[in-house]
Amino acid sequence: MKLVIAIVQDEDAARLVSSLMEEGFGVTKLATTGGFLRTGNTTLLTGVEDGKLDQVLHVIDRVCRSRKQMAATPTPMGTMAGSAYTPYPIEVTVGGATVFVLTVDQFIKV
Ligand code: 2BA
Repeated sequence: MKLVIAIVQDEDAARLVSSLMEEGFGVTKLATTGGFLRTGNTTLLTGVEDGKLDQVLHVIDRVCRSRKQMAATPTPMGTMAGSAYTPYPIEVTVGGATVFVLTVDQFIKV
């Protein structure tokens, strides 16, 4: 069994949950925050039999879009408050999805 951890944009989350559930997969949705943009995103957990992993990945690929977003450059570590460092805007491409696939040791429901 595998655990699929998919970090997706909020805009894609509802449709992805519906699509996965329509195809018979269980989903848990977590509200998360990206470390770089410091804005909300969504993390979905799906436990799946090995033989159905590709089907889950296919649904994620079909639903999730990449989008461009503006961000301020992060302040470098060690910059003192009141220093002359000025963040400037940069464009980043976010998504479609960041996906981790983990092998599950045990799956227990009591
Ligand atoms: P954030 O950390 O908010 O990153 C949003 C987007 O900003 C990233 O999109 C990437 O295009 C850009 N970005 C991130 N770090 C950067 C940096 N140091 N310099 C320049 N641009 C940078 P995605 O790669 O599609 O990532 C979307 C979200 O997935 C991330 O949101 C984060 O929540 C998660 N993520 C991505 N890679 C991860 C990893 N290796 N481990 C855990 N979470 C990850």
